[in-house]
Amino acid sequence: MSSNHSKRLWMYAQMVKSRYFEDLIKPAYFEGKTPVFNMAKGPLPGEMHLSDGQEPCAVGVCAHLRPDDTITATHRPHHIAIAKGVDLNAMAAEIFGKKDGLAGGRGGHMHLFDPAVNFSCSGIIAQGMGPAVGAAMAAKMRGSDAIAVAFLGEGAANQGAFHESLNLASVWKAPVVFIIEDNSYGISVPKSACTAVANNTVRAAGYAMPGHHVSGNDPDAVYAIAGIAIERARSGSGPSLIEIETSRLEGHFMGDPEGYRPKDEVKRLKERDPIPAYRARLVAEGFEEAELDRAESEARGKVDQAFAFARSNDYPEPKEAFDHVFA
Ligand SMILES: Cc1ncc(C[n+]2csc(CCOP(=O)(O)OP(=O)(O)O)c2C)c(N)n1
Ligand SMILES: [Mg+2]
Repeated sequence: MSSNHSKRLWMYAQMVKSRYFEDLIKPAYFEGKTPVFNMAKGPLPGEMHLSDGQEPCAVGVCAHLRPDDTITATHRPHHIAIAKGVDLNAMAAEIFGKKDGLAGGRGGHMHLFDPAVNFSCSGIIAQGMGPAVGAAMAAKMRGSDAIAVAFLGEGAANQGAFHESLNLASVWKAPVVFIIEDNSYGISVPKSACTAVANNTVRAAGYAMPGHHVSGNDPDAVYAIAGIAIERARSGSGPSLIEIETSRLEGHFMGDPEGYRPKDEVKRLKERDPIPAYRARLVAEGFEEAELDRAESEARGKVDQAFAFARSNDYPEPKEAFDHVFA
């Protein structure tokens, strides 16, 4: 099997794993929250942001990364965490608020931290960009060729932290790659209503770094461009910015009535779902149906196992609520 073959099989399997993870989140999230939607109730209280449709962004980038490379991700983190290799049992338990979760159940789905693979995320948009520059500089100062990748949405690219991070990363030639997942919306606001440029990659020129644009929501295209930017960072030549056109197949959060979307938009996007499209391409290019089926069922099996672990895991002791808190 060529390394290209095994990478593409891996990318397919991670996309399936992420999608299935969210397929199991969906019914779990609504447990106890209906008939009158109440976000505070049920085994998964609080907001829930799904990444259905955005999987190509995560797998195309993470296929190049090592455990010692750092990722800072967003409030929509599942696909990225899974592709980075975050412990699936502990991730599911964290989302269920259980004691063996990544942060002992304290963080929930927007605050997944796994030091074993240098993954973190935050509900504060663009917040991860500065820490990614810091992680990149830490690797550089240690003499390692590890790099950092900051994921953000196109809405976050209008935050001050975006511009500050790009500037300093360029001044310091930090080994960091900034990945914008452009799903066209920041909550209900279309990109065109809040962003002065059609394409954020032109902003890279203002910070003297390469800017790449990837269209088609295509894992192979993301993989190719991410490879260029990651190689540039790893070889000490400095940061890059990549904007990937992708699609959000669900609401901004679960329970979002999506009144801001044209009625048939989601239907049209689902017809171009990147996962079946990638499978069809792989088959057309000679992958065996059986090996893809095997990869799918293995991925699903791991997710089933993680959800069983999370559901059966205990809640933390109430007396631990004030641990790790400044009094
Ligand atoms: C600093 C900050 N301002 C506002 C919010 C509220 N908020 C949460 S998600 C979001 C939109 C983010 O849009 P985008 O960056 O495009 O990411 P997407 O949700 O599309 O993945 C906003 C404004 C926040 N979390 N942090
Ligand atoms: Mg967005």
